[in-house]
Amino acid sequence: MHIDELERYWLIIVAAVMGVFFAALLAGLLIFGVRLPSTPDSSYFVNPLALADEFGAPGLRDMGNGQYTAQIIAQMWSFDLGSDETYKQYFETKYPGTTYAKVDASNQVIHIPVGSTVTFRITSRDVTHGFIIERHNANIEVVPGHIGQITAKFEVPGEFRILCHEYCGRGHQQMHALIVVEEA
Ligand SMILES: [Cu+2]
Repeated sequence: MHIDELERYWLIIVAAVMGVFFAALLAGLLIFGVRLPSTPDSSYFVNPLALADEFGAPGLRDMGNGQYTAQIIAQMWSFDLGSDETYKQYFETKYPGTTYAKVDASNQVIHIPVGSTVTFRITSRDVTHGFIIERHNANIEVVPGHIGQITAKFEVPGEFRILCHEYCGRGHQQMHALIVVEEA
């Protein structure tokens, strides 16, 4: 079979490029341990119709040493960060003797001291939402039935918005909440 010289060069170039891509995939897999994002175990699944039983009340829990856990429910079209009362009742039953951090009465504002590290656990009551924190490295998709988890450190005092960045219906643009990082 006759292959034109120019065509042969191009075949070689294409094969070489594919070889490089395949080698990069293999290197990522075998050397750098790159894996697709996935759900580590069944504790990251939740029944959206039974959030009260399986997810507990939303709220901010003080784990000590500047570590916090924030349990959040996203729904059309707000983030429920929990109120002091629901939070207190839930955690006093589940973890007797723990202290709890302050969440605003509006359920829309979290107050934490500067230097805090917060692990967010978020799920959705209805449709897919987004969760992103202004000027911090926290950006996940909130899928009903799953619990998304991400940890962020707050080293600068100020007010940082939590925004839904995944279109979720006609009230999407008003879906936001606030983290207030207070000077210690
Ligand atoms: Cu949205």
